[in-house]
Amino acid sequence: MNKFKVFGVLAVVLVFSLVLAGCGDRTATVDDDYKLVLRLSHVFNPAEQLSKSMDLVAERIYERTNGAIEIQTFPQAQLPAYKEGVEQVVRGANFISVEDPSFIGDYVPDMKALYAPMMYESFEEYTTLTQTDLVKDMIARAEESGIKILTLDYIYGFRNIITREPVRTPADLSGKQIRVPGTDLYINTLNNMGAIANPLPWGETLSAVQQGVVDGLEGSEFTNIGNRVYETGATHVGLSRHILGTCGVYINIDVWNGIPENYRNIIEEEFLKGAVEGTQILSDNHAAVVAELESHGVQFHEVDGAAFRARLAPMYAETAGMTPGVFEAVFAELDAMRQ
Ligand code: X3X
Repeated sequence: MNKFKVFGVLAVVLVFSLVLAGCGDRTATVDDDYKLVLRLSHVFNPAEQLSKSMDLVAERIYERTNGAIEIQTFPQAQLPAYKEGVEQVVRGANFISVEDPSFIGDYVPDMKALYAPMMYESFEEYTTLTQTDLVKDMIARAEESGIKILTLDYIYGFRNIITREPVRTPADLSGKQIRVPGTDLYINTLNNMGAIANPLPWGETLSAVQQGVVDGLEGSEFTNIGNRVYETGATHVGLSRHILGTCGVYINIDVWNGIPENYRNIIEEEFLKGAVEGTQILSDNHAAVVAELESHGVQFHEVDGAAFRARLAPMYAETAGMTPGVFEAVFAELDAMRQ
């Protein structure tokens, strides 16, 4: 074989091996000097799945970017959380806020329709809805307020009524102070259900229940087991499933656009993957969590769902800033899924 053919073969082998190396290595290959530290804040207990998911996603992003993107996670509102956490994002901090969509309602009012009470019958209905053009339009509008929504699909379970005495009907809630997170959506939901909504940060909630400042709270079985809520004496769970507890992941749009594209792709991929994995773990573990709660004396009670739904009817009227017909549009998407 003459030397030109030898060189030709070698060149093909070299190009082929370079291509293979590129495909095989899914870590980033951009400027090695680039480094960004982001602080991620949420209110969840380290024992809760959502907290574990955030830690795992941060670890995977660090590995896949060879340390260029370092996400430091801060559970239990160690950093600004709730409304203040979202404000950090809007102000352009190197910060990721993980909160439910009702906290984005201040910037995109239509998000309140996504997080309204008694909308969903399953986790899947919600994660299907978030992929519709209707919600993608809401996500695009959030960017006009400076908020890049990486995903809306983190789920921490259906929120139920957790009290010292059984609650089955709106009348059972009459005069009862029930702790809620501090957005109008939660406050209006519990007031319409018949309670006196008392907004408190999670960090003050368990002591408020223990000391009788409030008569109970509302939360999922995963919140219950992860925070040992049953130790407060609130061992009765009314299965209202009035709100599906979900969280989005929010970063400032300019901070986001300043990250090299292939790091952005890795970040988005890993947060989406973490949401799917975390939701599956919740679905797989729910029965075991219920059994464990029952072993701690927790009693579950069916509720008069129709009575609560009737009381919540006023919640499906658009309020200031919401697009006329947005609730009808959400219900139409859900009805289509249920055909
Ligand atoms: O913004 C995220 C949720 O709305 C937080 O809900 P909250 O304050 O009832 O906390 C849920 C618990 O699971 C926290 O451990």
